[in-house]
Amino acid sequence: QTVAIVGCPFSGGQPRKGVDIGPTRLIQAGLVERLTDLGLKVEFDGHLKFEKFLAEQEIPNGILKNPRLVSRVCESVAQTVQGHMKEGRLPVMIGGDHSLGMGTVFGTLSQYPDAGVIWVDAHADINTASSTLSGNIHGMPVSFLLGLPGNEGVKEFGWVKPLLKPERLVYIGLRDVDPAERRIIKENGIRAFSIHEVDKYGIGKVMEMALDHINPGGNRPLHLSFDVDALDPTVAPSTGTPVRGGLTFREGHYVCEVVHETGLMVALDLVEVNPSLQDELSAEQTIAVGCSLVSAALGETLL
Ligand code: DIR
Ligand code: MN
Ligand code: MN
Ligand code: MN
Repeated sequence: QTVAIVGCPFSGGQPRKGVDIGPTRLIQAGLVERLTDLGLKVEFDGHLKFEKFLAEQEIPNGILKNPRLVSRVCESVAQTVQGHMKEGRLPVMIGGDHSLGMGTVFGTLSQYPDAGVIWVDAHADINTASSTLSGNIHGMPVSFLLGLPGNEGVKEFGWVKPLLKPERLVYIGLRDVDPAERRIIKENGIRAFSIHEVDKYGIGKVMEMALDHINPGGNRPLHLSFDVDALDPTVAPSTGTPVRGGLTFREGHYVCEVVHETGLMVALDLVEVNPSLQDELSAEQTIAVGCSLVSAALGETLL
């Protein structure tokens, strides 16, 4: 198995600087060596370069921040991801903010139309252009992938065809969901396991139910999109929008381990590591957890 690291130094989906150095720090922390030690072939020839998109003039569109920039970056990430898949490589996208998930999931579904998506996050990232209160596009990628009403006026994202079906998506770890997002989740019948369900059933049962929902036959490709803020802030403090009451260190790793065990994972995202937030010790802690989650998803075991 060949893994391709897709480093995405990008912060345009949200306002806090520093999340764009996440990928550099994850690599510096030895991610490539750690994956190589698992017996994987790891391809990494530098992070993606977004300078040409950053140099372009932004075209304002209502409340949305950097719509054109985010769109261009995600479009190029989608192509990169699908390109790796076509060559038989497993793309591991390290971000960067979670707007990038629009690109990676689009790339995955372009290659594997029946893939299931596991979105691990404190947030649902499903606001539309008409429901968003922040205008931050990292809170919106899922709505574009689903082709939800409310995004019609956003011509920049015209390339994002609605490849994702609501029944192929499952959330784990939610605990900060806007009222409009709750309505969207309900109306579309999207299966969501908040921290409440993790408390109630335990992460083992939650993963069983989650996989059963998106992958009843046990044969669909899986895309794991892991926002590090799904973890409790005591575990992953250096992230842009921390929310207390999150997944424990083990629960986060368990999710990754179970997805690996299916043997069906075709793409992985690890996003929202922002080393410039909190102190250096917190940054190092968050980076270490990020490396460790990726390794778990790629087969690192405890025994
Ligand atoms: C909020 C927060 N729902 C928004 N979302 C975040 O801005 O749309 N997503 N932080 O990662
Ligand atoms: Mn997110
Ligand atoms: Mn989040
Ligand atoms: Mn294995």
